[in-house]
Amino acid sequence: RVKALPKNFVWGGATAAYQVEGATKVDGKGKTMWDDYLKTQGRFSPDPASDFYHRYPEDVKLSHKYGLNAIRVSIAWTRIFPNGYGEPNQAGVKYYHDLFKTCIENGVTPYVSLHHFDSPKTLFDQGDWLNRKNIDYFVDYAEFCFKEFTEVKNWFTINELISLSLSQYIAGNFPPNHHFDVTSAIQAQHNELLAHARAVNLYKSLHLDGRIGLIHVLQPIYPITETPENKHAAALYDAFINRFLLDGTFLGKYSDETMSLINEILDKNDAKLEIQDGDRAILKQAATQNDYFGMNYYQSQFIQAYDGPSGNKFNGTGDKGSSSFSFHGVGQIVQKPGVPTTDWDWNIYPEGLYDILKRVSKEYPNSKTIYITENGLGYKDKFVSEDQVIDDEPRIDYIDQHVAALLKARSEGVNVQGYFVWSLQDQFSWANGYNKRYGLFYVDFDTQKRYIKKSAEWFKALADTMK
Ligand code: BGP
Repeated sequence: RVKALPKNFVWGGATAAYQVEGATKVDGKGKTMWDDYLKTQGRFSPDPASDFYHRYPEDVKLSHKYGLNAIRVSIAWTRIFPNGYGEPNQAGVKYYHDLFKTCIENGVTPYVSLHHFDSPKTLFDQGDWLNRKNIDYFVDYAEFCFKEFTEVKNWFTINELISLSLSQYIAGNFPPNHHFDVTSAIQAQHNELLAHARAVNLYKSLHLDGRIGLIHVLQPIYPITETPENKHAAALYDAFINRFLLDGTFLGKYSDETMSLINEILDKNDAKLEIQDGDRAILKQAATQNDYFGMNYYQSQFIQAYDGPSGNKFNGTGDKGSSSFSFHGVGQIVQKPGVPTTDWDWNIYPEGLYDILKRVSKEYPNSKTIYITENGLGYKDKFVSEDQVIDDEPRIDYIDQHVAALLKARSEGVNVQGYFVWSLQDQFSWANGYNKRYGLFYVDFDTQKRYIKKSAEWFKALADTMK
C-alpha cells in the first residue's frame, strides 16, 4: 500500500457524547430524547457505553500514541443545561474544560460539535427542531459554549441534520419514530439549517479566535440504470437528502431547481414546508461565513423509479439483506450487483466519496476547506485473547480505499485537509446497540478494558508518513 499523507493533515478519531460518555445520570445531567425511549425499548442501555466520562484520559493518550492529532467530541447539551435552558450546570461545564485540557495537553486537537442527535428531553417533548422556540434555546446554548470554552478553536454546530430528520420522521428508527412524515422531515431540515445559520452568524459577530462549520453526511444517489425515470428518481432523492441541505448551507438559499424537485416530492406526499419571513436573510448571511465543512461519508445508494406506497424495514441487527426502503413518488432503493455491502446493508462504494468531494468543491465553493469528519466500517469484531491484536482487516480495507479516494480528489484540487475515522473506540450505536463496532480500539463493554485492533496499527503507520 503506497500512500502518504500530506504534512499537517488532520488525522483523527471521532466520538459523540451520548455514544461514548455513559454516566447519563451523574453530576446533574438532564435527560436526552433517548433515555426513556431506550429504557422502554429495552434492547440496550446507553450506560455505561464506553465510559468515556471517566476514561477519557486513557482514550486521549491512546489517540496520541497511535498517531492521531485530532479528536471529534460533542458537548452534551444536557450536561450544560439539564433542561435545555436556564442556569448552567457547573459540573458539566467543568467536565468539558477538563476534557479539552487533556486533549490539548496530549497534542490531540478537539473538534467540537454542539449537537449530535441528543436533544434535551424537555425540548424534544415540545417538538424538538419542529418548534422554533427550540432554535432560540439552541442559540443561547451555543452562545454560552462559545464564550465559556474559548480553548476550543474548531466548532461544529449540528451533526448530520439529514440523519436526524430521516431517522426521526421517515425511517422511524429514532424517536419519535414517525414513518414517512414528509412534512416534519423537511421542516426539521429547514429549522436545523436556521439554527446552524444563527449560531454561525452569532459566532462570527463575537470575533473569537476559532473556526466554525457544520457536518452533513452525504450519500450520493445513483440511478440503477440510466433511464430517464431512474435518473429523475435519483435527482429527487438526492434533492431530499443532500441538495436541499447543501444549498441551504452554502448558497444561503434553495435554488429553483432544488425547490422544484422538493416541491414535487411534497406534492406527491401531501406535505408542505413553511419558510418564514426573515429565514432567507439568516441563511444568506451564514452561507459565506462557514470556515469549513465537515463531511461524513459512509455509503452511496442506488435507486429506481417507484410510485407505489412508502414503506421501509430498518436493519438494526446486522442481519444482512433484511432492509428495504421505498419512498412514494421518489424511488426505491435497490442493490447494485457487484457492490459489496456490510452486515447492516450499507454499500461499500469508495467511488462515491470521490464523486461527492468533486461535486461539493465545484458546486459549493463556500464550503471552503473540507474535513472528512466521519468514515468507517461497522463490523462484528471478534475478541480472541488478552494478548492478541484484534484482526479487523475488512475495516482496514474499507478505510484504505476511502482514504485513497480522498487523496485522489485532493490531488485534483479538492481542498480536503483532514480525515476522522468513525470511530475512535467501539461505542454505542443509536439504533443498533453494541454489536455494530467501528473503533480503532476494541472496548470490552463489561470490563471497559481497551484492546488494540490491527486498524489502529495501520492508522498509526499512515500517520507516521506525515513527518
Ligand atoms: C453517523 C453518526 C454517528 C454514528 C455513525 C454510524 O450517522 O453521526 O453518530 O453512529 O453514523 O452509524 P450507526 O451507528 O447507525 O452505524
